[in-house]
Amino acid sequence: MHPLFRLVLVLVAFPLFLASVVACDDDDDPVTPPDPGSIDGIVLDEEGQGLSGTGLLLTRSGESDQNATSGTDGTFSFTGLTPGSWMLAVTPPTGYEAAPNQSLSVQVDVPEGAAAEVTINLQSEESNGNGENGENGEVEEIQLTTALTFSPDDVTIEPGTTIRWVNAGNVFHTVTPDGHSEWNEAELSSQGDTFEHTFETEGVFEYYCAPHLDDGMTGTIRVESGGNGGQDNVQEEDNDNSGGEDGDDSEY
Ligand SMILES: [Cu+2]
Repeated sequence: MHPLFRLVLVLVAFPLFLASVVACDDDDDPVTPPDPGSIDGIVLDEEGQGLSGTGLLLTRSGESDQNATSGTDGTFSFTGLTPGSWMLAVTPPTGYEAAPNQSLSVQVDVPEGAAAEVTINLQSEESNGNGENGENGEVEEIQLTTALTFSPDDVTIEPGTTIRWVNAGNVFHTVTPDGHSEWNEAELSSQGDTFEHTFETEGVFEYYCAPHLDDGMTGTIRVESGGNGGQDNVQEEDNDNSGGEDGDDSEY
């Protein structure tokens, strides 16, 4: 190739090439939108179980607010979100509050084209104040004895009552649900250790101590409404038959 021709080629072609690169650049960047992200969340109570009815408000400046409520398994989700930083405001259901170290205003960084996972930890308000201020305020104690028994081992309570298991000696015991998940197994390893659970649902809840099951260390909690102390409705009966308005019409 003639050197002069080569020079002309370079002089003409290179600026063209540059121009096309710049044009290309100008075209591409603003056109590609970021892939939307999402949030997969769950609300847990103090026993690690999903908590429904929690209000969730998601906000970000320049975007419209989004609302959700945790479902029966405690989960919630937001989809189609612009990637970046969002604020999640949490409204606990009645009777619940934030667990220690849990803020009710949570910053969530939503990734591009993927889901941010969020866990919100709440606790029942009565679990906060030593259980003394529960719905009906009642706390019953069961001792885990060095004789390898629960004492008392058969207890009947009304819904809303808190049972407090107390380890009475330096023997390792557990409070293990037998065939139900009303609570998660608790380990009371030394004297003075306690475990509390508030029973809201009627039913019969059997449990045992795992290391001493063979020794017969078992117990039963019976939750029945109106069982004890329901003596309030004595005056309600009104056997006033004097009216005779019923018209006992006998037709022959
Ligand atoms: Cu035991």
